[in-house]
Amino acid sequence: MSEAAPVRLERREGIGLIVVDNPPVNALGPGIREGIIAALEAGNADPEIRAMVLIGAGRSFIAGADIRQFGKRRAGLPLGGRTYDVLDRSAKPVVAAIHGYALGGGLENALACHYRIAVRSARLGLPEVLIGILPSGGGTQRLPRLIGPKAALEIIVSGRHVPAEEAARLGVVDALLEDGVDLPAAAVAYAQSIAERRPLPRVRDMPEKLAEAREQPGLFEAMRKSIARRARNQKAPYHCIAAVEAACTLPFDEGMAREQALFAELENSDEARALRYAFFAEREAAKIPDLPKDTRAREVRSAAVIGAGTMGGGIAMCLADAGIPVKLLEASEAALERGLGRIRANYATSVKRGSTTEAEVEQRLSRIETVTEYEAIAECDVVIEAVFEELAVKQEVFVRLDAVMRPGALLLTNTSGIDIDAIGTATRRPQDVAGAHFFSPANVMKLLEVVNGARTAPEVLFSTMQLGRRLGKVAAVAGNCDGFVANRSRAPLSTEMVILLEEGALPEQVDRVMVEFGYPMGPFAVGDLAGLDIGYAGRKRRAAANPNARALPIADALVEMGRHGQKTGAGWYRYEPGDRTPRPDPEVARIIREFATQPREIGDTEILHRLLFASVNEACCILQEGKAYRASDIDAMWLHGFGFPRYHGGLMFWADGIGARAVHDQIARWHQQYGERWAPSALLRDIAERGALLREARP
Ligand code: T1G
Repeated sequence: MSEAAPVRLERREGIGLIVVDNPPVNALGPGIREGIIAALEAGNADPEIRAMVLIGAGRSFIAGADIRQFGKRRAGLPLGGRTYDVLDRSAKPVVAAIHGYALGGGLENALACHYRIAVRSARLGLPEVLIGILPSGGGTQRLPRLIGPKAALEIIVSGRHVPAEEAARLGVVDALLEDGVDLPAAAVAYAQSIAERRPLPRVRDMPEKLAEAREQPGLFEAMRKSIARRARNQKAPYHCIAAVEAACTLPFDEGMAREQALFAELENSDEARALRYAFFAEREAAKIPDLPKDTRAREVRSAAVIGAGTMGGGIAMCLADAGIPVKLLEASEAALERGLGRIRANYATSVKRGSTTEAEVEQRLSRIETVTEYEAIAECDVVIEAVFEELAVKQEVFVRLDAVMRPGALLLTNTSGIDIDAIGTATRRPQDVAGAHFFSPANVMKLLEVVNGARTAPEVLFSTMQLGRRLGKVAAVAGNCDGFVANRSRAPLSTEMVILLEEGALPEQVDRVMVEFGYPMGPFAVGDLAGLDIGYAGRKRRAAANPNARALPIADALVEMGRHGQKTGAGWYRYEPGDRTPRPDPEVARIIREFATQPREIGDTEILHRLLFASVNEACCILQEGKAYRASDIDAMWLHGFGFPRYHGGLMFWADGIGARAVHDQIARWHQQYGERWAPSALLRDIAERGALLREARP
């Protein structure tokens, strides 16, 4: 809350500016609604004021209700606070002047205003469904009236942020302003131009466009069908549809009451609590504890990527997509051509999917320059190495980088598990070396695991985190250990799923359980997609380092038979040519029977718990060793690195739903039954004994 009053009424040339000043995003926290109402009433009572403007101070309009208030007992006005009613009753016109974000309750306030103007770069939306609720300030009643039920439904059910230009085309915004304009002044001028216009255009009194629903009676059913797959196990998207349907079948005030009732059903649902947790967990992950306040991120104006393979190409796309010129270095022109070919193919897929345009792709490709000499990248501000996953190869690359890169350049490696310190100490500047572990495909997966080496400078760690944010990634810090945090915490799941086959389960059964739990794809199908030979190489490397590592004969047998997954047409499943549908293979069932120890019926709950409890236990070990800052970071990693169903909040949040005590005790029983690999982590035992929450665990 800035020193200035969070809401103030400024008078300018007969116009009352209602300024909402509640950094960082002018959320409608405690007192803000009351402030807006007081300003509106003062403006209406002031004879000097002919019209008013609602505007946000700082970087944004209003980004919605204060999400921290949900699920809590609230003093003062209800969340859907009556600002909308006061705006409706206003005798004088009110203009919403939008820059930055107008989201949720922010857009709902704007919809209750009589006019809306916005700068071109503004983003508008009702993203409540993304946190498991629905708009509860009239958004589901006013937006359909303003732009028609079909367009409103799409915006509310998707929760997407609509660019101002599109919002203007749809009719949400009455006037577009150029970016960089003096918005308060432009808003005052606009308000003066409409001050005398009557009657005031109140959206609640505009039923005309609702006719669209009568003309298309199947509209709502069609939307329900279209979201069936992605909205599995969720309530909020369907409540959103029901609320818009109410707007088309009930008078305004009854529709508002229906909206409120639907909201009340969701506010404290497991889904909403999990999605709220996920919202804050991914933001908390960006914070480095004890980082000196004066730490500054090193500027990144140019980048280089070493290696144009699948990962290198994807990383180069991330940099180019973020507007950063990137030099892609490979040993030969042929390798560069292959790499560039993959990049073009990826972009072609995005154009086909409509997520970008040919023109935009040309711009991005123009930022990617291919080079074969290290000297050509010497002046770049950051270099990300993405060569073959072998220590000696990586050390050789870093010795060459150390020789050519300008002082202060960020020297980053995309290794997914090799010791960062062993790479850093190959240079004379290990303080400038850190891990920047992208997840495949790098241009799609949102997680960036930033690995902190023993000699990595805090400024380098912070700069890499900031770079991750700039690339649109969810960045989280991991300590330097085998598999870092994300892969290390998931490794026990990958082991347990194969051991379950020795006890009688089948890949398709395990995958069904995980898909029903909410994953887009089961872990065996994911293995086939990634390639079983990668896991095999990792197992062999670990067995060499630790002879006691649990062998997985079934998985090894498949790879040794040449079944590497989709790329060989067979893995845990078989694949028809050109078809990625996993089909159960009797050959795999035969191999499983060959290695099965004591086959038995295994229930779905046991499968789910064996897989996820194994990772919960490992996550506690990781925290215990101080290799992660907080349990919620691990949850953010699972959401953005492994597709963990967001409406379960994350691995640790989900486990809290069962309870640390129950999780610990089950693990302790499996420890008795299966031995060392199930030894409960001391931190887990401690949390269980204290009755504390796993999601709040810290080293
Ligand atoms: N409530 C509380 N804190 C919020 C907040 C909100 N609505 N939005 C952002 N923050 C905090 C965030 O935690 C972070 O804090 C800081 O602001 C910067 O955010 C009645 C019921 C606006 C697109 O869902 O999507 O209105 O970590 O890092 O990347 O019907 O924030 O620095 O301490 O995300 O530039 C609907 C949620 C609410 C929008 C900016 N609104 N916010 O992104 O910054 S429900 C939303 C966002 C509602 C009504 C209903 C994004 C952003 P900290 P940031 P950013």
